[in-house]
Amino acid sequence: MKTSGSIIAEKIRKTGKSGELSIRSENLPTWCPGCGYFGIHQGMNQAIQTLKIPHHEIVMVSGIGCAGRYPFFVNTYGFHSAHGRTLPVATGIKMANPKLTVFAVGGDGDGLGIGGGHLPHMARKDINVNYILFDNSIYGLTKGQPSPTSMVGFKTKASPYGNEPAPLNGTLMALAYGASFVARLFAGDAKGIAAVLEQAIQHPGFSFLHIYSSCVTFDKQYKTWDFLNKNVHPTADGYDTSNHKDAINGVLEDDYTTGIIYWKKNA
Ligand SMILES: Cc1ncc(C[n+]2csc(CCOP(=O)(O)OP(=O)(O)O)c2C)c(N)n1
Ligand code: SF4
Ligand SMILES: [Mg+2]
Repeated sequence: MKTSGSIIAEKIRKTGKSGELSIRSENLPTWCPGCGYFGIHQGMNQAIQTLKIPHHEIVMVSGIGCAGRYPFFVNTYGFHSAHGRTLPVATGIKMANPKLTVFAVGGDGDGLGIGGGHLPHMARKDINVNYILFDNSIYGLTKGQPSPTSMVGFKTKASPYGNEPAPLNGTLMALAYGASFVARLFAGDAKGIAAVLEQAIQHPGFSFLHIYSSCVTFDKQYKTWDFLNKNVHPTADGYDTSNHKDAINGVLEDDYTTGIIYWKKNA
């Protein structure tokens, strides 16, 4: 008879043999069980495997935060930089060795708060870096303060009467700054992340992947799995990813469409 232990052992053996987790380092993620970041990790792993990019030709650059811990968990080169400085460090690495596939990884606080001034310049210079914004609408690592993408009314220990300022819209910002590849994705859809990331990696300019995620430990109120599962939906059939104006209008109308939102193919 199969015990639950033997079932788990069999799953671990199968997963190991499939190479599905080949990008993982020996350091297992320290994220909380149920954190959306596992789904993002899975999607990134799948894309890298499908494209067969040798791991020693990849650099993962991060800032600070739960998302910022990412380079420790992957078997590639990595750079855990300062809070908000992900994009300048990634730029330097790509310029020094353009053959490398460079990823910039960070949270919503890292990328749209303290580091928010770097996104426009990355977009206008169209530097070939893949920026993965892990957006859980909260400061996770520092234990749950409101972030630049938190919803109005969000109650935390740091906002006991409810968060007042309106959230920033990262996807809209990237479009307005002229980014040549903009996607919005959901951490609960690892396959969707992988499919879009494969295109983003092959895109010769800057790509911005805005991934909605859930912080299961500090947000039981808004960006929960339930909420995101109910609200995210793909762009309509026949959606034209080359129309910049339509992309902007679509994002203004709907916060929860997912997929490639805009792609300037001749960038
Ligand atoms: C210069 C500086 N300011 C503030 C901090 C404290 N700090 C560390 S992580 C963080 C925010 C983390 O939130 P986010 O970037 O959204 O990442 P998450 O933890 O949610 O993945 C802050 C404010 C710091 N480490 N360095
Ligand atoms: S605190 Fe939140 S964002 Fe950080 S690992 Fe835990 S669930 Fe994920
Ligand atoms: Mg965050």
